[in-house]
Order: sequence, then structure tokens, then C-alpha cells
Amino acid sequence: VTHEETQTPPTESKPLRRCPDTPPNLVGPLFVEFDSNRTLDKVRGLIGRDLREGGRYKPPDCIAQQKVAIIIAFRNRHEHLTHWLHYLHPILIRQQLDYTVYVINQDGEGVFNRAKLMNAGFVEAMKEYDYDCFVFSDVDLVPMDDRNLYRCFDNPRHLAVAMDKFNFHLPYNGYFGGVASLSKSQFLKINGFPNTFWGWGGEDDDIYNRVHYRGMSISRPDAVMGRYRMVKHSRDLHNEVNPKNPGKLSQTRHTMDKDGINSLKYTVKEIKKDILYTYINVDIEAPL
Ligand code: UDH
Repeated sequence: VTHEETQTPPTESKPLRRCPDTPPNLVGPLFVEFDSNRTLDKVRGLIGRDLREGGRYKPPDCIAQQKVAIIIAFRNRHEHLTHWLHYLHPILIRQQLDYTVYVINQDGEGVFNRAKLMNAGFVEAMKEYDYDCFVFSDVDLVPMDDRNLYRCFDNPRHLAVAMDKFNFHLPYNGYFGGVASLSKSQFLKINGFPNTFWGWGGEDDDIYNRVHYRGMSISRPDAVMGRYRMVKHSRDLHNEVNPKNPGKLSQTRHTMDKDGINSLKYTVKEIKKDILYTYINVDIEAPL
């Protein structure tokens, strides 16, 4: 019997230690396939018992290094969401995160706006818990290596660096699309994301510019750990390429202080707690 054990009464549990920097149960490269027979009910049956209502998890045996909100911009991609949840929950659990998955659904049939939905997700998540890190993810991107940590770093981090659709390369150096993480303070430092990029294209480059203009750089995993598979899909309805978006990028320096989290307007229409995720339906005042 050690000294420490004699000091602790048998009924009292030991205080938890902080989880290690490198999670011990990671497996590295993962096999990822998108089996069309996968259903949300099967995924609930497989991993639901490890989670708490709302798609929450906390490691039972140590204190997580970060409290992470995973924010997914969403509309009408249920099959992709099933795959995403099937793969990501076990990975995030192995990464020993204290996390919640938020699915931010754009209400109605107006023009889609990924960045504005992400902003709404940030605000709604902050109402629920004192998160220190936000991972913003597309619903169709699944990491192929669990060493790609869904955490925040000293600089904003781009995680989806080697996607199969770009031949496992960055399409260009300043690419910041797909999956990215920002700490609460990094996100606020750039005034969040733009609200004015309707339709497809440009918002990720605007975010990259914001990070750059606030004197931060981009952190990235290497091209092995940063591999991703994307669920193949065609262009969605009401998310056409917007030819006006690229032209706005030369103005980011001037627009970023007035277009962002400080000008965000939306209404919550519904919040549903599934065992696998928190679903928030928002009206973002989209043009038709
Ligand atoms: N999203 C939705 N619903 C939509 C549109 C977008 O959920 O109707 C979300 C979803 O999380 C998606 C993300 O926004 O992963 C980004 O949108 P996207 O997947 O359309 O963008 P991406 O660049 O694809 O991945 C562009 C269309 C590709 C068509 C290529 C046909 N060969």
C-alpha cells in the first residue's frame, strides 16, 4: 500500500488528470467507404450508447484538453450526414475530446450560405457551453487518418489538406475549404466569417484573407494525416456558383470589420437533440 492510497478514503474517487497531448488509442490510417446501406438508425445502434443526448461526449477517465464544438453547415444531405456521423464519432472519441456535434440546417429554399450558417452555429454553441475550440466542417468530408486532430492550435488550422477529389493535394496554397478549426479567440479576432457570400464559392478564401489580415498564419497537418474522402455528389439546388463572390475577395480588408459575427442576423426556428447530434434549424434571411 503506497502512501497515496492510504491518504485516500476508499469511497472517494481520484481526481481526474488532464488527457495526454497524444491520445493513446489512435490507430492512424483508416479505411473509409460510403456504403449505401448505412442508415442513421444503424449508426445510432452502433455508437449511440457512448454518447449523451445532442451528440455530446466527454472522456470518462481524463479531463479533455479542449472543449470543442463541431459545426456542420447543412441542408438536405441526410445520406452524407449518416456517413459523417458513422465515421467521425468513433474518431472524436479516440481523440479524447469534450465535444458536441452541431448540424446547422438552413431553413427554406433560399440561396445557400455556408459561412453564415457557420456563424450561427458558433453563436448557438456558445449559448450552450463554454467551448474553447470550433471545428467547421462540410458534411461530406471524412478524414482517412485519426491522427488528424479535431482541435485548435496556435494558429487557425486547415484540416482538409489532401482530399481525394483534388488527388490528395491542396488545390492551391491558400485553400482553406472543407474542414477548419479556430479557437474562440481566433474566430472573434477575424470577426467570424462573412455573412454575404450567397451561393457557391469564395467564402473560404475570404476567411483565409481575414486570418492573414489579422496577422495569423495557417496551421496544417501533413499530407498523409490530412487525407480525406468526399462523398461524391452533384451540385445542390439553390447553391449555384455565384459569379459575384470572387470579386468581393479584393475587398476583404475593408469589409471584414463590418461583415461578420458583429452583423449576424438570423432566427432559430427549431432545436432538436438527437443522440448523434444537436440539430438547429435557422432562418438566415436568404434571398430566393
Ligand atoms: N451544403 C449542404 N446543402 C446544400 C449545399 C451545401 O448541406 O444544399 C453544405 C454541406 O455541408 C457541403 C458544404 O455545404 O459539404 C459545401 O457545399 P458543396 O458540397 O456544394 O461544395 P463542394 O465544393 O461541391 O464540395 C461543389 C459542387 C460539386 C459539383 C461537382 C459535380 N461533379
